[in-house]
Amino acid sequence: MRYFLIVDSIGLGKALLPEVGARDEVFLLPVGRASKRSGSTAVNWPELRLSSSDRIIVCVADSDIREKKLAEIRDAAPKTPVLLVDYGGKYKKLRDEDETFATIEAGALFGAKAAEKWKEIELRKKTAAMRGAIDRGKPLWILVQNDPDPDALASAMALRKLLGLKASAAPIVTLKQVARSENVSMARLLKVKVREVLADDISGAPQVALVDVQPGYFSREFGNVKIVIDHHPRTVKCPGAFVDVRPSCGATSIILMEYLEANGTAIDPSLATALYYGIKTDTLALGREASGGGWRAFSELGPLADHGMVSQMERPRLESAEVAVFVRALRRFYIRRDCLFADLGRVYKEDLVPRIADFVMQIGEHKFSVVWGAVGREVTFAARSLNRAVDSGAVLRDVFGGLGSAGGHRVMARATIPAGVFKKAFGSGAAGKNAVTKKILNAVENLIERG
Ligand SMILES: [Mn+2]
Repeated sequence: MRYFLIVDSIGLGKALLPEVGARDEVFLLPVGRASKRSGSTAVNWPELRLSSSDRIIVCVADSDIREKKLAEIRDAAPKTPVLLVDYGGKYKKLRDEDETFATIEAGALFGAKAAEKWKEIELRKKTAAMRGAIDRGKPLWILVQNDPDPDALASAMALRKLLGLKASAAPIVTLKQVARSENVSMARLLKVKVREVLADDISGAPQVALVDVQPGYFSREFGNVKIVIDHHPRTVKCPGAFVDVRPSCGATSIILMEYLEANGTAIDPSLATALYYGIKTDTLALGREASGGGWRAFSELGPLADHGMVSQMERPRLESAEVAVFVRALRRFYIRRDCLFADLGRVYKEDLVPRIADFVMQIGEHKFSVVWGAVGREVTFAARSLNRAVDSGAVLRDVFGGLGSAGGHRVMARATIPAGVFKKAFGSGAAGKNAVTKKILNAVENLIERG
């Protein structure tokens, strides 16, 4: 293919060079000062024998010259595709009439790329600040939430990579070990070690980084927090630490992916798989809170990730004891006013509650569900919503906020209250079940009314 570039500046002309193959020919046809006066370059169009398989790019700021060139080209080569860099001209009519003609806005050429580069500079400055916040000579403990999810594990792995620290120098720690089956299989498949420690151990650690969580999450204040990177709503200030909290971001993995990219840090398949899975689960495959960065990160990681491994993580096998709890959910669920409820009774593993909450969303047409079960001395609730007007987190906070811990997003949320508190507030047996159902339905309706 032959490319003809009609340009008023050689420098810009070269920047405009499209991705050409080795066998393509490129002709740079500058429009100089001299030609401005005469209004013509020395190009002999008929001699070039332009055909429909050639391509012409016109990038001329002066509108008179631009019009003149365009007329010449259309005259000599009516079938040759022309891409015109538009400096605010009105070429819509020409475009409508001529299928071989297209325009591109002058600002658009550089604008999008430039915005990316400004952001890259910003992120590299922030990385330097992050590195400056820690002492490289001492171990850095990366603390994640209790029963950490894929976004937390991936973010911890990414932070380690970004800071160039070995696993031994930057252990991933939690106050409550990974329990949910998908997360257990992720940790196993990616060989991520998570160490369960006590709050006292953390207080005694030389320095701590928090990812996918903030200091306010923990009941104790740690004085040695040096880095906080998270996407949950900002809670407490953390003076003296490097803090990057972006509640608009769908996953902490997206934030860390941006840091890795800006710094040109290589992403190995294992880290790519972790980040991909972290973003996928935290954003429900970008269905929720899909920021522009999310789509970008997801498409960059897609080709690098091990998808066989991802599907293994997503579909952990059910143990026979687990199957029994699923069967119980199917027997016991009931629907009131388009909401599905299931009281699982006593369950032996806490992660069964959220898994069954996911599972029951496949039943019927309802758009909101709450599933609960007694685990140890606590009752755990998991809510799921496909209704834009019903925020799962708001519902659970409304009903259970004063009784224990409750939190989450619009799509998924969780609450845990002591069994004794449950009994006192709602009663036990069928009466308790009915009281909880009624309270939740009230909260849902209040939310819908408030819009
Ligand atoms: Mn997260």
